[in-house]
Amino acid sequence: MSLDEVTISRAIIARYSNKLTDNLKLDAAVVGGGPAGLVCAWRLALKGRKVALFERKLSVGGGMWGGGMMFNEIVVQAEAKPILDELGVPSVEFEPGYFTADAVTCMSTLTSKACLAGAAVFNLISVEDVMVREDRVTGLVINWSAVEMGGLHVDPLVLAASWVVEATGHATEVMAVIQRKVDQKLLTPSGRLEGERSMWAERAETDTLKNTKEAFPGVIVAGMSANATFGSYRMGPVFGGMLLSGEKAARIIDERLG
Ligand code: 48H
Repeated sequence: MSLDEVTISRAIIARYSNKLTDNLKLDAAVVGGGPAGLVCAWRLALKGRKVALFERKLSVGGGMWGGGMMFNEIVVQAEAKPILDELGVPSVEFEPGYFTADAVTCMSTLTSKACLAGAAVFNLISVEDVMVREDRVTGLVINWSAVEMGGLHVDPLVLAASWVVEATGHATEVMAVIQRKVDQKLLTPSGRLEGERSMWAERAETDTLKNTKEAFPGVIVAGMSANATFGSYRMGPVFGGMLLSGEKAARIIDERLG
């Protein structure tokens, strides 16, 4: 068979355009492809929900690839081990209750599971703003990350979502843009972002799960951004809270969608 370069180009342009067009009205739009966002997208896709995940970088994975200080092993506490088991990611008990897993196996498997379950994953797209109607976030404003990086003056596009999952990690970017631009209090004690606190793994992990909830009408915060939004601690390279938080965010959305 002879290969025609223009056919290859047409195939990519046509298929990508279809994929993007097909994901402009979503049950859930997940912002950020770290562990929390990916688990959330995976779980929602398994429930048959229409879900897409938008990741700024070339690769999804966020802070998981590097384990702790580039030692690419992660620690997952006993409570979250069933998620690794369900993914099929091998883990080994180090001391009672502390399981370790290879960070690359974990992230690549999670990504694969999310995609194969039906979540659409769009890398190289940054969420730069939200759409608000009647005091509720109803969609996302997206642009190519290359436009953002290049500082180019190119207008964005918009998609609609019944729910937005803010899983942008430490920077909690979606909540930050809401705080900056929307004249309405956040659903936090002060009505503003409470801010991330320093290291306390035990408290941080428990709080991550508690803080996984609606932080603005239409927006569920998950993962590290849940603690940054509601003012709790960081936890270092223990990832159980991130996985469980993604799972909880998906459960909340699935229930609310009915
Ligand atoms: C599109 C965006 C945007 C945007 C950011 O940082 P992450 O891995 O987030 P989590 O919450 O799933 O996991 C946190 C964990 O990795 C971590 O940092 C821990 C446990 N730290 C503890 C500690 O003590 O330091 O992933 C977030 C993803 C990244 O890939 C970003 O590129 C992406 O979100 N992102 N994507 N549009 N505006 N902002």
